[in-house]
Amino acid sequence: MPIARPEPQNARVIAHVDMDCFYVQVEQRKNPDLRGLPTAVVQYNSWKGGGLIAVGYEARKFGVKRSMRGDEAKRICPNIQLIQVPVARGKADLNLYRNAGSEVVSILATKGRCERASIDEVYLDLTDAAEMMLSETPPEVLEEIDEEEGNEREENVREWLRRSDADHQDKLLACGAIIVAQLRMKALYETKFTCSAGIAHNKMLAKLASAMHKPAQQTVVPSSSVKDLLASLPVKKMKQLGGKLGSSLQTDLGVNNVGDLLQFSQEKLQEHYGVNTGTWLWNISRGISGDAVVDRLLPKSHGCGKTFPGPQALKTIASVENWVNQLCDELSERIQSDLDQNRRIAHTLTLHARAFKENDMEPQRKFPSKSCPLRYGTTKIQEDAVKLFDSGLRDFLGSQHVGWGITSLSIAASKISDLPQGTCSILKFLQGKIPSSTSLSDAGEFHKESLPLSSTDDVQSKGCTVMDEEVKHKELASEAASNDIDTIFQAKPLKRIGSSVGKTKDVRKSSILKFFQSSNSSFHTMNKACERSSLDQASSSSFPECEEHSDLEQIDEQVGFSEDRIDSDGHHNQTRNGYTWGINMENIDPSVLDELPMEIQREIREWFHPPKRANTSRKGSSIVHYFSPVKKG
Ligand code: TTP
Repeated sequence: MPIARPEPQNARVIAHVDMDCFYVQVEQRKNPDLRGLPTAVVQYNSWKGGGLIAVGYEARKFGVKRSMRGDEAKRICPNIQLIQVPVARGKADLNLYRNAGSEVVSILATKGRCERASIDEVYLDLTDAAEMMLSETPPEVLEEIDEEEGNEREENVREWLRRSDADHQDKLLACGAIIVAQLRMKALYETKFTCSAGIAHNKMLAKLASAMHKPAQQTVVPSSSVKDLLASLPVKKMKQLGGKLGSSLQTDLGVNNVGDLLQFSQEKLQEHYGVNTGTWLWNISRGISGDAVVDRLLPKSHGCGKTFPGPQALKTIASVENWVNQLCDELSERIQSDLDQNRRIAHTLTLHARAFKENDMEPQRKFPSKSCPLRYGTTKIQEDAVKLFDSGLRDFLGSQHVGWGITSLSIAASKISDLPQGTCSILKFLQGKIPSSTSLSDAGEFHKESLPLSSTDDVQSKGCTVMDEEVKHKELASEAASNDIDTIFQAKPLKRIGSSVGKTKDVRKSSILKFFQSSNSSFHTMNKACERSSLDQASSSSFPECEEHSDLEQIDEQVGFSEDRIDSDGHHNQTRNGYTWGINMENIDPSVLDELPMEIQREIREWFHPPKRANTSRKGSSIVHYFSPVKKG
C-alpha cells in the first residue's frame, strides 16, 4: 500500500540513475566483439530460443522487445546476437551482473546518500553536494567560468543555471545535474557502462524522468514542469499504480492520466481509497512525495528462484527437494559472502511457491509463503526450506488428496542487519581458537558452517574492473566520443537543452569454545546476546514452527522473537514456539566474559544467578541494548 509522506520543507536534489540495457552491456564488456551489434540476453531456458530478459538498443531499433523469445527476435532481426545468461546449479547465475552493478554503485555513491534500489538502479540524495556547488559558484561567478574548463554538455546546464527566471530550487537542480553528469562520465570511464538519470526534487519524479530519455542521457524536472509532466502520464506508468489501484482509478473514477486526479478533492480520494492512499494519490498528482533516500548500498534481501512452466512443473516431493536444495545452496553461498564481505546477517528464511492442484475445487487458494528464523549453513537452510515447503503444501492441499504441481519456487533471506557491534572480540576469539572443521565435526555438535565468521573486506573492493589500463583508456576515449552524456531539461514546454577477534588464551577446559562445542544451545546464547539475531539455532533438535505470510513485506513485520525464562535448575532457557534449550554458567570461561563491558557482564551473571526480582533488564544498559545494531540515520 502506498504511504503518503509529506515533503520536507527544504528543497532536495534527488537523482535516479538506471543502467542502460544492463545485462547486455555487461555481456558486451565481457566480449567487446558484441559492441555495436544487435544483442539480447536470453534466459537459461532455451525453449523457442529462450525468453529475452535484456535487449540492447541496437536490437530495439528492429522492434525486438523483452517480451519476445529468441526465435521471434531472430525473425525480425536475423543478425541478433543471443547471449544466454551464465548458468550455475541448473539455473541462471546473476553474480556477474550483481558485481558489475556494485562497481557502478561504488562510483555513484561518492557524492551523497545512495540507495541501491535494484541490480542496476540507485537513488542519490545530492542536496548537500548541490548546495555546496551553488554556494561555491553562485550564478554571477558562473558567468565568468572559463569555457574551456567545462565540457560542452556541462556548459548547457550552466547556461540554464544562469537564466534569470530560474529560482533557487531549480538552480540547485541544475547543480545536481552537473554532479550527475560528472558521476555518469566517471562511471563510463571506470566501468565502461552507460547509464541514464533523472534529477528532480523527489524520488518519484526522478524515477519518472530517468526513463524519459535513454540511453546515456539525463533529464531534469524543474518545479515548473511537474504539472505538464504528470498531466499526460498514464496512471499505469506510475510506480504503485500498475496494478489494482491503477485499474480502479481508471474504471471507478475515469482517471487515465495522473493529472486527471487533480479534479478530485483530497476528501473525495480519501472517501474512495481510505485516508492514507487517498492522501497519497492527492500528493502524487501534484508531484509531492516525501520518500527519503535511504542510505543502503547493499540489497535488503537475497533471493533465488526458478520457474517450472507447463510440462516442467514439479510433481513429486523428491523433485521439489532437489530444486529446493539447489536454490538453498546458492542462497547459502550468497548470505555467507554478504557476511564475509559486509558483516551482515540475514535473520529470516522464506519460501514462496506457485502451485496448482488437479481438478482444483478451490482455484483461489494460493500456495502460502512460509518463513522461519534463518540458520546459517547450507545443510540447515536446506532442511528448513524443505520443512517450509512441506508445511506450505499441507496448507495448500488441505484435506484434499489430489495430484499437485509446482510451477515456481523461490527462497529468500531477509531481515538483514549489520553484524552487531561488540561481538567482534568474541568472534575473533573464536576464529583464533577454532580448530579445523574436521575436529569440530568430530566434536559432533558444532560445525564450522554453523558459525558465520567473517572477514572484513569492504563491499567497495568487490567489483574492480579487471582491465588493462592502456586498453581501457583507448577504448573509452572512442566510446566517450560516441556516447552522449546528455542532459535534458524537462522544462515547459518539455524541452531538450543538451545533447547528448584475536585473544589467544588457553581455553581447553572450561572455555567458551568448549561451551560452543558441548552445548546445543551455544548460538542461542549468542542469538539472545545479539538481539536474538538468529545467526543459527545450530543443533536444534526440533524445528521452529514456521510462520505463514502472504508476501515478503508482511514477513518482515511478522517475525517475532521468543521469550526468555530461567528454569528451576538455574539454567537459562529460551522458548521459541515450544523449542527449549538450556546452558550452564559453569561452562563459560570467565576470561571471555571479562572481555565484555561491566554492565553486560553483570547482566549475563544475572541471567544465571538472577536476583529475586523477575525483570533483569534495565533501560539503556541491557545486553540487548549493547548488542543492538547501530541505527543508521
Ligand atoms: P531494466 O532496468 O528494467 O532494463 P534494462 O537495463 O535491460 O534496459 P533499460 O535500458 O530499458 O533500462 O532491467 C535491468 C536488468 O534486469 C536487465 O538488463 C535484465 C534484468 N531483468 C530481468 O532479468 N527480467 C526482467 O523482467 C527485467 C525487467 C529485467
